[in-house]
Amino acid sequence: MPASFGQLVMGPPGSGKSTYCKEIAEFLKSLGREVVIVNIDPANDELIYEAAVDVSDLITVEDVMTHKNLGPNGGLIYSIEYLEKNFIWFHESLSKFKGKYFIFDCPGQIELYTHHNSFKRIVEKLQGAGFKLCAVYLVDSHYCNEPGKFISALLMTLSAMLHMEMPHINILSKVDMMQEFADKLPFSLEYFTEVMDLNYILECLQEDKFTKKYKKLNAAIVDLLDGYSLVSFLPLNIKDKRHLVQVKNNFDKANGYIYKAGEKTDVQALLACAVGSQPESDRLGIDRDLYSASTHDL
Ligand SMILES: Nc1nc2c(ncn2[C@@H]2O[C@H](COP(=O)(O)OP(=O)(O)OP(=O)(O)O)[C@@H](O)[C@H]2O)c(=O)[nH]1
Ligand SMILES: [Mg+2]
Repeated sequence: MPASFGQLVMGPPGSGKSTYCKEIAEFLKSLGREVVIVNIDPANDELIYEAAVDVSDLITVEDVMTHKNLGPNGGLIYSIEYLEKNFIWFHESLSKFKGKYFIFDCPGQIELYTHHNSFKRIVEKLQGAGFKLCAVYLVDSHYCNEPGKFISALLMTLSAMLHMEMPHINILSKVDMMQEFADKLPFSLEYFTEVMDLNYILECLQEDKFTKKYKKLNAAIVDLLDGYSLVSFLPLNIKDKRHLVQVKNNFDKANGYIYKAGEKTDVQALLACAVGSQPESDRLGIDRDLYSASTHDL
């Protein structure tokens, strides 16, 4: 039986997860890969793609809220715990697509990825059942427009990486929108994607009117992030094919898909595998000045 490779698309609410699932699935299909999308967000009532398996067939947040008298957050947590209890249903539903490439559209509640254990246990059960998975964690680029917001995004991302304990790539989504707040950006886009020397951002935090009173806390947080040195992001404008190629190269390495024999290697696929051989501007897939016109260069 062939192994099933795939990715779990996670991230805060509205970070672009469902849009990414739809677009990356179409992109991979255009490269000849057999892809299925699985919706595991029980609050996702209007799907923008065709789901091979949909958790809503098992449970919806709306039903839980009505019958269990819970709010949207509690309803979501209950639903994920219910999915865990009904893993046999989930596994049987997925088994019909064995051997295909799976893209899992996950809920937007970050506690599922940072400290609640049910989602993690579902992932472990999938891995135990032979799925080779990586996490693709999306963070909206609007987090870059204030130093305090960016630090909180870094903490949230690090926390998800440590909690989920699986191959992980991070994406700064909607980078096309960064033009709209380019005048507010303290640094160039590379600073945010590479997460360069955090002392620069510490200086901003120590001057920012909201964060300057927490000087020691700011320094401790920056020290913690520096100590792990784990977080970096790939930029993504979902309409930019160069970004999709870059993201594909990374997730295929992360879950070991690149070692899978037998995928059709057309010219575009070969191009997509030429990771690391491009100049920096191509690697980022952007015109650097577009996003940093009025910002400092480091
Ligand atoms: N400009 C721009 N908008 C994007 C991009 N990706 C997604 N969006 C928009 O961001 C909004 C939210 O996208 P979704 O895909 O619904 O986000 P989500 O993370 O699935 O949201 P939840 O499931 O509610 O957590 C939509 O209006 C998308 O069209 C992008 O690369 N650029
Ligand atoms: Mg969604």
